[in-house]
Formats: sequence, structure tokens, C-alpha cells
Amino acid sequence: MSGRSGADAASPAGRGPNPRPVGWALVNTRTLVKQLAARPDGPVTVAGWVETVRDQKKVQFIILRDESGAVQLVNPAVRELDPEGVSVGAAEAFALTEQISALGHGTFITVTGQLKHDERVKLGGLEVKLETLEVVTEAEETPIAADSSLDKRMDWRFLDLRHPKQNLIFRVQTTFLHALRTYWVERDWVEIQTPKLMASASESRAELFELGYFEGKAYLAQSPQFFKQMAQPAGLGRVFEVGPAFRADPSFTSRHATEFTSIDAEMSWIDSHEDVMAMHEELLVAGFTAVVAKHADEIRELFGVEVTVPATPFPRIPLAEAKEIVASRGYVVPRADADMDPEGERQISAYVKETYGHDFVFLTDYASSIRPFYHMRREGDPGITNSYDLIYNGVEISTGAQREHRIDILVEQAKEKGLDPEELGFYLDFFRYGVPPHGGFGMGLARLLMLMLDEHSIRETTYLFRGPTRLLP
Ligand code: AMO
Repeated sequence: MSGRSGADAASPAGRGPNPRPVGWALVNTRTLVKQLAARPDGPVTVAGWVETVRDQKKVQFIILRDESGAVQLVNPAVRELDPEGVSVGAAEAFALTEQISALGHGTFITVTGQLKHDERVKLGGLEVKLETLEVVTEAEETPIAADSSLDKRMDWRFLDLRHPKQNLIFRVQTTFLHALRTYWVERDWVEIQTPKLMASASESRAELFELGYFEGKAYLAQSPQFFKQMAQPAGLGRVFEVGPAFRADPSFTSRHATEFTSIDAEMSWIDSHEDVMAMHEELLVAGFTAVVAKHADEIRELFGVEVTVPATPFPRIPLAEAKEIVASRGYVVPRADADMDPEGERQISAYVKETYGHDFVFLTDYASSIRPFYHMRREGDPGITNSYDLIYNGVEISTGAQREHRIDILVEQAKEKGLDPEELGFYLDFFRYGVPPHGGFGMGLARLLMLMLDEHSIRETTYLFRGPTRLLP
């Protein structure tokens, strides 16, 4: 509760059965701000950075923030020393007052003092009356302000992340990913890490990063696609991966990055993409349930968003029908043979929200002409694939499909798409020695968070964004 576990408090740093290096002690003795409410009045140590200082004539207030919240520190100001002869206590109080007056925004400090619960204190109904203050590291004047542009905030991302809103994004992400992992692990899925250095393109030749690799060339993985499929003939059954994917996409949109975290799943023994969709929605329910349970109040407070757990089954609409619906709302998706465009995605989401009260929709029955060679085509209707896109609040967050596992058909489909079976040899080999029917999906983490928190760009929901003109910090 207090961060001061019995054993740690009793055995000072460097002694006892578990000697610890000097400097470890504060980890155990400091109280996180969010833990203060549950502590009784009395001595505490807190550490964090200075958010504001209110230096009034008679009293000084510091708002100290740490990774868990903010607390008010208070100090009765001692502005002058008694000329008659100074008591030690008074000299210390005078020095503390001077020290607080000199504190700059962002400075990291450790303080000790007396915790006092007091309902009149607006910030959390408690404050700490200061006894000692140690400046750990001083801060230069901050280069960003609340109204700085997104680009400038990205330049100073480590300072931007100090804001509670940004801090919460990555707590929500942690909770969400943990719930996904728990869902999979409890069902005996295997976690894999596929290589990101590749000998060939993993998705398409477009948007491919090429790099020098000793005497030759290598490519950055656009998706774990081939190697998550490899787990099927490898006999792993059901696998998942959360890892980086790279796309040399030159566009500047709110939804594209050149490096992003891809959440991938691949499972054996499916009958069709319907089985993948059923798992996909169950998985999302697990993720949203955990986020709502842990963060609903904070998200409402900081983002003004009411996150809810989606009902299953999610609505499913064939792509052609979705385009008709969108057209009946007055928007015609350009190019009848193409995928939905961004406005089409917004329109179909608006329709689904109005009609079914749902934030998600699976678009199904994609034409073979606009899907990769590895998607299985419909039995008796090869113009259609066993695949889907998942749209959430107006934006595509995922693509999934049943894969073609029959080698002859796979080779034909690759050729038809103009691919060289020789170059794909290593991948095609996966299908020559026995393989179960399988399918899976890939889903962009930052996109999903952006839509969950109603943010306007994945720059906000990516720890460090990478785009055509951003490689720093
Ligand atoms: P796809 O190319 O549709 O499918 O990608 C899957 C999901 O990844 C995210 N995504 C991106 N996020 C940020 N920036 C980008 N440039 C970017 N590109 C893609 C999106 C997208 O829906 N191998 C297939 C998946 C599969 O079939 O298993 C694939 O990569 O959220």
C-alpha cells in the first residue's frame, strides 16, 4: 500500500539477507502520489517533478507530479532571519523557503513531510507539509506549452509525455495488450517473434524499405504475414505476435506511420474467415473489458470519451453492399472495383452506429482483384475472397482472412498477381509438406488506440512516431 514493504523497511540498503545497491532505497521508501489517499496522516516521502509553484508572501505551494498523479506540497514561508541570533530550525526554514522560490517548472525533487488529509484541499483532499526538499535534477525552461503544435510536441516528446493525458494513453495500451495476451495465453496460444530483416517483400513491393545488408540487400518486414503462417506447418497451432512493422509510405495522413506496432494472430483448423472474425471480436471484447474496468473514469475525465465494451457479434456487411449503403447516403466511393476510401469508411461507420448502435463493423466478401495472392478464394466463386476488414469508428484497423493452403492453387494465385514463384520459394515450401487450413489477422495498435480515445492522429497514440519526415527523437 505505502510502497514500504515490511521486509524492505526493516533492512536498510546494502544489508540483510538481500543486499541491494545504494540508491535502491528510494524505490521502496517513496510513496506514489496515488497511494497517499490510503495512507494515514504522518511522515511521507514523495518524489517527482515540479508542475507549478505558487510563491505567496506567507505560504508557498508546490504541485508535485509523479507517474501516478499530482499532490500539493505546502510550506509556511520564512522570509527573514532573526538578526538576534538564529536558531537552527529557523535557518533551515529560511533556506527551504529560498529553495522553493528558486524552483523551476520541471525540476525533479524528492521531499519529505507530513501528510495531512484535509477536505478543503481541492487537489485530492490532502497535502504534504514540507520538511525537507532535495533538488535531484534542475530543469531548463520548458520549450513547449499546452498550445504548442503537435509537431513541436513531437520534437519534445519526452516532455509532452509528462502530461497526464499522454501518460494515460500508454497505461491504457498496457492494460489492453495485457488483456489480449491473457486471452491468448489462457487458450494455449504461442507467442512468436518473427524477424524484421527480410530477404524479400512480406506484403507487396510497394511501400518497401530496402537497406544495405553486407554485400547485398535486405528489406524491412511490412508484416509478419509469411512467418506467422509458417507456424501452421510448424505445428504450433495458434500463434500471436505484437511487434514492429515497416511501410515506406510517403503519405502524411493521421492514420499512417512508416513504423507501427502490429498485433497479429494466426490460427489452424478454421473452416473459413468466420472463425477468425469470431476470435477477433472475442479478443477485442477482452481488451475493451479490461480497459473499461481499469480506466473508464480517467478516460472520461481526460479525454471526454465514454469507452464501452462492444457487443458481439459485431455487424458484418459485404463490401459491395456497404458501398451501396454509402451511396444511398449521398457518397459514391470512387472506383467501383476498389476498397473503401476514408470517406466511405466514415460513412459506413456512421450508418452502423445509427442502425445497430455499434462502433465496429466487419466488411466482408472482398474481391480477389483487390486482395493479396495468399487470401483464399470462395469455393464456387473465385472472384470473392474469404477475407474481411474491420472498421472501428470510421477507420480501418485490421485486415483478416482465411489463407490459401493448397500449394497448386497458391502458386497459381501468385502467378496471376504477377509474382515470381521462384522468389517466393521459401514461403511456398511451407505448403509442400503438410499444412492445416488456417487464417488470421493483422491490426494496428496505434490506430485502435487513436479511435478508442477519439484522438485525431496516431502520432498522439504512438510512443515515438515515425513518418516520412520524422526520425527524431
Ligand atoms: P494490412 O496491410 O491491412 O494487412 O495491415 C493491417 C493493419 O495494420 C495497420 N497498418 C498501419 N498502421 C499505421 N501505419 C501504417 N502505414 C499502416 N499500415 C497498416 C492498420 C491495418 O488495418 N498481413 C496483413 C494482415 C493479415 O491478413 O493477417 C496486413 O498486413 O491497422
